[in-house]
Amino acid sequence: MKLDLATIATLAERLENCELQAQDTTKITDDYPDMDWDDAYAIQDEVRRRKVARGARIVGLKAGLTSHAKMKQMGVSTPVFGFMADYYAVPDGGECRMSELIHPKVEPEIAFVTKAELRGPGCHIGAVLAATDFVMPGIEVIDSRYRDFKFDLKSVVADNTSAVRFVVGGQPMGVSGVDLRTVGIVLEKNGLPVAFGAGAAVLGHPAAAIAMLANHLGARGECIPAGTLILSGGITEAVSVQAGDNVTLRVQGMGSTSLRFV
Ligand code: OOG
Ligand code: MG
Repeated sequence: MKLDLATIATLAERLENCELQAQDTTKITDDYPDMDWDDAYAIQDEVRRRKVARGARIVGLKAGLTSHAKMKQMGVSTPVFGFMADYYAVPDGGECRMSELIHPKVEPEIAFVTKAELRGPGCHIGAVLAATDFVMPGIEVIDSRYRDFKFDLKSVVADNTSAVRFVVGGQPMGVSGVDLRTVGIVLEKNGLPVAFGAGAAVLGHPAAAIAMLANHLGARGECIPAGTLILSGGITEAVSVQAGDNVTLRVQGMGSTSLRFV
């Protein structure tokens, strides 16, 4: 750790206020170029602590930057992990208010729900599949608090990996009924297909993203509890949205989920 606790608290407050007030800011690594990974996750943990202290519940976890399309779009090479608060959840078919967001984008993802604890180190896709209750379509809305969506990995980790809203829905499916590598997805904006892919775009198999998350948490003495919802990361590049846009994700064999921006 390179930052002291007071600096971590100040940076967490700055980033969380940007989220709550829908305002952007400069990258925190511009001010603290020597901050390390532990600092970045400590800032994210402090953002989480602030929300929980105000009564929010943590309703899920996420992996991000798990596909080459996303890594290339953002100019980075390592997955990152974050959390989802209760008020990030949008009901299936529901609304996202643009006035609460800065410059949102949507990502097509496979959501996992676990039925057993997952604990690293040494977690692998076999363990993840054994512990998965079901998978279903999920759209993540990301909204980097950084100006023009430009960041480096430590800045984006501190910013809870740009998390802001998500929707899950469609037809939940057990993992024995589907090959998550070849499962196809279509993301539609206003009825037009705007991105296509297959599960293997995420680290060869979306369950590998969940294993990486378990191993990341294991290194910190934490685990993924049974009953956790986890977004495994955008399969394609993220797509910008504006007020009036209707977004639907169709996943092969799992129906669809959608949301609207108003
Ligand atoms: C970081 C979050 C990326 C994903 O699914 O890849 C992410 C960002 O691109 O702003 O959630
Ligand atoms: Mg995502």
